[in-house]
Amino acid sequence: DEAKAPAPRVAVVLFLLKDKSVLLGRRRSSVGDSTFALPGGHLEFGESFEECAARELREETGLEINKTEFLTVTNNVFREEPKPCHYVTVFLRANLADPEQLPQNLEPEKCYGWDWYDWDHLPNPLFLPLEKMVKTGFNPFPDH
Ligand code: 8DG
Ligand code: MG
Ligand code: MG
Repeated sequence: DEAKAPAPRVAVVLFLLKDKSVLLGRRRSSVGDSTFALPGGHLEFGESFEECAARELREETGLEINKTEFLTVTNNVFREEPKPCHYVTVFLRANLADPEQLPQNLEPEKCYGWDWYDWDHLPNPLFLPLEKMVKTGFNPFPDH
């Protein structure tokens, strides 16, 4: 019922780049359960996209970033989920502030764990918004 549907929300997600790899976590969520997704979450009142990405990454993994840049935005409607929802998803990229720092699974109720995946060998299944981008040939690396 469209009349009772919640309003679209803004999400900010991050391609954290390390060599040829990106950081992905397998979701524990009613939306996209068990799929591999980027770190990120909901934009809070007054935040910049860059602040939101840094905060969500810190909350979810403990990692710190630098050189954060805007990449693109996509429109994602999850009609068939138990709780239908609609996200305008802002994609940024960044590098690790300290390349030696390891991701921690700080929200284990929301994620099965974080790991680095080579861009040419991404895991399956990807979270649908990410899957759609990969299928169109999108590449988050600055030097591709
Ligand atoms: P928060 O309470 O910490 O703000 O939110 P969260 O628990 O971290 O939310 P999330 O599900 O991780 O992210 C919010 C929404 O962002 C998610 O339900 C759908 C949208 N989203 C995409 N693509 C991606 C993605 O690759 N990763 C994440 N984490 N969210 C994504 O459209
Ligand atoms: Mg979060
Ligand atoms: Mg999240």
